[in-house]
Amino acid sequence: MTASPPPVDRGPAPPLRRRSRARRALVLATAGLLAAGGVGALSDTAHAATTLGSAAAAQGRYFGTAVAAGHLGESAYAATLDREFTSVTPENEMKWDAVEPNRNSFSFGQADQIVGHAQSKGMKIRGHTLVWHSQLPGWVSGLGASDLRSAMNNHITQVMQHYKGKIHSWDVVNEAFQDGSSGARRSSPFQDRLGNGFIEEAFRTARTADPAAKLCYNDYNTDGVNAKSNAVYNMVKDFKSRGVPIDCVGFQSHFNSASPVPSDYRANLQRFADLGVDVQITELDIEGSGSSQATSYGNVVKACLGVSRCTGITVWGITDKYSWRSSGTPLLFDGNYAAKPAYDAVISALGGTGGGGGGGSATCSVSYTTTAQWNGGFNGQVTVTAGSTAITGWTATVTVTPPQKVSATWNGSPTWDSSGNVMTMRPNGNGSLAAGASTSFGFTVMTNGNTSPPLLGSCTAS
Ligand code: 9MR
Repeated sequence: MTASPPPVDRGPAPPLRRRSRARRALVLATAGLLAAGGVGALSDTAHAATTLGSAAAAQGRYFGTAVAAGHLGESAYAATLDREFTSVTPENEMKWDAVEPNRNSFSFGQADQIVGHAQSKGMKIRGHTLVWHSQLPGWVSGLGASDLRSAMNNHITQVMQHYKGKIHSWDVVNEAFQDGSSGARRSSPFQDRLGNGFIEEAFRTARTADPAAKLCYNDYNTDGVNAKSNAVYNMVKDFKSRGVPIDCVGFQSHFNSASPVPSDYRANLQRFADLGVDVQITELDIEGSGSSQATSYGNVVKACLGVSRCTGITVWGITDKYSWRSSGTPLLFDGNYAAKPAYDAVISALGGTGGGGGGGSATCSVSYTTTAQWNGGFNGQVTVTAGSTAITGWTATVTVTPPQKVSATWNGSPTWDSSGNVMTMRPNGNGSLAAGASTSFGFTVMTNGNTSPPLLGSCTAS
């Protein structure tokens, strides 16, 4: 299907030419600030082909990958990333040893590279990770209790403030529980010196440092119902009952034949969601090949789609050749970036299951790209693509981060929520799209000092 030609890029908004439209939009965008629920949007592919990101977006989810800064210069790596994924997690670059190798001396270079790349493509960013026993520099393990407490809080505060407004979810504490049947906390400098309370303290510090970021607890071997996930469940339940700030739980989901996708995976995700937190699949990889690997991947996607608060899936790398367990070929693309059967299974599970998708019903997906940028503003373009059947109307939401303001729009009819930060866009003569066809609308954002890209909601079709 042919996509409609892109709208004319009108460039930066010259004050005179656009004044009346700008003023109208500004009046509509009245006062009141939304606590931005994070940043980032979707991939910049403007064609109708299905990708992991567009298929997930049609289901209201992001589809992310772990990324290593050192590979961004490889063209096939970057091209696959940019085409397929709508979220990134730095694989190692935000860990304590990378960002604070010496006390109170921060080095954000490599992490900034990933964040810059993701932002330029409108991708969401998961922050990984603030407090973890591993990849911890020696100076931290050497501290006494009160020094360690202030070093932990300083680390959380400095790192989160550096990325403030750019990270949609942070893994605040990672892997704090033991494997096996004890349900106990894992020994670590934090646990051993600060006791159980270190987790709560880390979350409270994190909330203050970047109130807009979702705060997650992240762990492995917690994917099914077992002693370890029960222990995490009890902690989350306790946090919710006492008002300790926690918004999400990450399920790493590293699977292989010894540790397959549990049969109660969906049920386990659901019981956490029922506590009032989002759930995210954060480090998915499944060792194997061919149809058995594909079936397992499809089952993971279906489990997430079966839980309305499962907001996204991140795979732990793009290509098998760079996987942390490369010999197990656990990812969706082989060493030559060819899509594997597991990739097709993911696409098909995303297209064939879940609310609103598949079955000949009207669906659409949205993707975002920044088309122009200048000092003080940028133009954004959202491409709306019909799913596998023709549609006669669509609705898409765009959220900007205060103090940003939308000063102009084109090729759509906007309405605004009371905060003035959430724009709901409906067609302006461009509502009818053949299956797979696209249209676009655009808008100008005055940054007022904040250059975060807008956040796209999912697309609703009629
Ligand atoms: O994939 C990461 C690998 O490159 C590192 O060498 C390793 C070091 O601990 O960490 C890997 O990522 C881990 C993640 O941060 C937390 N969950 C387990 C992941 C796989 O080991």
